[in-house]
Amino acid sequence: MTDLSKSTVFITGATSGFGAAAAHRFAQVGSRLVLCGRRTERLEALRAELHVPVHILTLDVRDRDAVFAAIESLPPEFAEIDVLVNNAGLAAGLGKAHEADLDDWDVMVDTNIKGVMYCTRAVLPGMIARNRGHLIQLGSVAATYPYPGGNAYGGTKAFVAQFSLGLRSDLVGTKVRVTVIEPGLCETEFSIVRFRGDVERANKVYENTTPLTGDDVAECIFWTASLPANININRLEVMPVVQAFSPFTIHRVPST
Ligand code: NDP
Ligand code: 8X3
Repeated sequence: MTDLSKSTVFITGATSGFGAAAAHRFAQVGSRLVLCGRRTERLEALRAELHVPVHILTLDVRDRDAVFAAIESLPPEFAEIDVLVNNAGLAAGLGKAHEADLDDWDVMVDTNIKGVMYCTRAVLPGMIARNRGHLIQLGSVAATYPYPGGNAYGGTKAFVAQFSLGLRSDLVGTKVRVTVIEPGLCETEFSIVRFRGDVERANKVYENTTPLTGDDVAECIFWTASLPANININRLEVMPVVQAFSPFTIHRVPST
């Protein structure tokens, strides 16, 4: 197995959900952590809970210059990133395409696509130079299975999936691994963000069922990173047992 106790793990979106859970999971084996998000107080609280070296970065992954500046100016003990968990992301809204708010589409493209590209591009040259590393990207089942209102969100996650496969093509011959993890229904702050802080509506998404937890997904992230160095999980699709697929929707006009 890959020994992660001496690894430096950079996690975007560590203030909540999968990112925070992944920070705890890697800390269990003693990894050094670089934790990023926009909410500094949450990053500080997380650092206080973890008994490993932690460097926090208040960073908006949509800000290209800030991403490169932050990664170029990491303290030397955190500068050699072994694992990048490209996790920061969101869904904004669940409206039909013809009613969607274009600002919602922009924020999803800027975060889920451009943010992932910026972090990848900033970290990758160092991984190539050291000939070791692992890019772990958070995609979604929405990349593969469409649902009403998932339009642009699913599109951004389809980008993440294809981008990750493209990286695998570019990196063949190096020891750098690339994995896209595609979770299904998972209870985090995801739906609260999607519904602009409407907690009641968010709670209904998970009502009377057993979704995945942040810890479940963190375990998947950790597992892919901990596998022997000759193994690359390309794509890992994970659903709770309670979730499956629907038949195609066929619109029928009632006969008169
Ligand atoms: P949460 O809302 O709980 O966490 C999202 C994290 O992303 C937060 O830490 C947030 O930090 C960070 N983030 C959002 N925008 C930015 C930004 N511009 N710059 C930096 N950080 C940002 O959601 P999840 O943990 O559930 O989601 C994590 C990832 O997993 C996302 O990419 C999501 O699309 C994906 N996913 C989620 C699923 C689910 O059902 N929960 C299923 C499949 C995939 P802050 O606000 O402090 O910046
Ligand atoms: C989050 C899962 O099904 O809400 O990516 O799109 S879903």
